[in-house]
Amino acid sequence: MAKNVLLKKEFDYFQNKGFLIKREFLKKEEIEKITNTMKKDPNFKSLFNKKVDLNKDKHLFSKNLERKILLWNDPGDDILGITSRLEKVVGAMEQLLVDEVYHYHSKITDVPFGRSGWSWHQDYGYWYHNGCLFPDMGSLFIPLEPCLVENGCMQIISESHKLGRIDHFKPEENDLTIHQERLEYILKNMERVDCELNVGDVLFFHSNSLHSSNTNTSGKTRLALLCCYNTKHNNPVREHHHPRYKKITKMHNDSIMSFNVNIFKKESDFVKNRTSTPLK
Ligand SMILES: O=C(O)CCC(=O)C(=O)O
Ligand SMILES: [Fe+2]
Repeated sequence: MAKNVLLKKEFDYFQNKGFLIKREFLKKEEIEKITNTMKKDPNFKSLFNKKVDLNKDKHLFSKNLERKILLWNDPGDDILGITSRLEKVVGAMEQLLVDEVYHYHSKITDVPFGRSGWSWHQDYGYWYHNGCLFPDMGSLFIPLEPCLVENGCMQIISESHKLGRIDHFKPEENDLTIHQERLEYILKNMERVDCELNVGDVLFFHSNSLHSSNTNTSGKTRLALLCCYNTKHNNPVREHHHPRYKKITKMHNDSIMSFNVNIFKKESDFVKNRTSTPLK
């Protein structure tokens, strides 16, 4: 495991609150290089904006009613993969989850103008069904543009990881969420935090932290890169649409600027559906 990336007080904050905002964790130029690489790539444009038949291809390019997502398993050697494998990114995650971690998947998300984004959920609401027995998993939200309330930044319920895994259900035409009555009690009794982030700031969050995205009322896009990690001791007990343990090859922290990484992913690199039978 890497040497400590985060301060003891940041570690303690994450354990207590279930999330941690780290300002200027990455450099503006690094994020600009990622965004420019992506935006000028014709593959990205066509995949991200592709309209899909929701009955056939639910989870890839879901220009769904409420949000957009592109998701891949293998981090790869392109600029997005390198970002998810930076020493300080993986090192911080290992510190927070107190074990070696591996790349579980990454995704690019956007909340289109006028849409309300992701419903309230825990990521472990999904991953529990994949044979990951422990919730010892986490994500890193990296804004590729400023993520503010007005363009649909993430919101998180502080300390909600202490609630344990909550039952989720899937409403018609929408993503997994928790039941309304429980949600109302949680919102009334616990602190909801708008995670407003500038380019370079990042948000680490625990897989049992309840989160959703604000409505994008701004007319601007809200692109973000989310990198998700599982711990080695939590190797899934079964094969499914995300990988089992595979050692991560860490990259030097200056790799985004110093490598020639102007390749974007191919269509076949993306996860098309998540149809594995859920573990009961
Ligand atoms: O991009 C966002 O606002 C949230 C995405 C999210 O929660 C997810 O993909 O699980
Ligand atoms: Fe999520």
